[in-house]
Amino acid sequence: MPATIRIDHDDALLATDLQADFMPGGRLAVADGDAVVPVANALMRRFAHVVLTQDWHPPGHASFATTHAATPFATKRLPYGDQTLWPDHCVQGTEGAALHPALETDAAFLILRKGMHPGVDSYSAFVEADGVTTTGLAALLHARGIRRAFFCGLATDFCVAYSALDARAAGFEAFVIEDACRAIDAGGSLDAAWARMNAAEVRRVQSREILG
Ligand code: VGL
Ligand code: ZN
Repeated sequence: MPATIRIDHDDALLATDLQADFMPGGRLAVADGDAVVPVANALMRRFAHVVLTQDWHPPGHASFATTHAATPFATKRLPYGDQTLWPDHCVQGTEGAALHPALETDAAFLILRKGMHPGVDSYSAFVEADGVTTTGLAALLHARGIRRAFFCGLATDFCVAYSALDARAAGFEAFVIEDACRAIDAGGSLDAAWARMNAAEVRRVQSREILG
């Protein structure tokens, strides 16, 4: 089947959080997460602009259940709103925070680290969970002439979805490459994320539409 989406110089690929802790066996494992690495590699070869993101938390981060002596996946009210509490994951400098060893990172012009502020989480690659602190990524992509942002990686219902929604809010067209992502899907989070993405006109596409 021929590709139906033609990738151009004003398109960017964002490959989110393809890190050991989100892979099977990791501390916040996403089922089948490693299956997307070869797809991400194939996609990266088609794009002139590739950004990788890396969840990069300090020890004792506000999103960790252990920080609050709470149960993982519980919800905690933090100053900026309700925060899902996670098992400790992607701690700066640890093996779990490393990008998957099979990920071909050479095509990326940027590895954007996020979730570094001790008290604030950041699923999104654009705006932190307080809703105001920017990573600067939107300005950077605009400055490079990007108009469309394509997303792959982990997890569909968190980092990918929040990033795609923020891409729309920043004026980009946004495409989530569904089969190049995997979800955590806790408590209906995947359906909820797709409902929000559909409402924001984030487009759901498949890798074969780009790769042919
Ligand atoms: C993510 C949960 C916690 C993600 C990051 O990248 O989707 N999910 N931290
Ligand atoms: Zn995280």
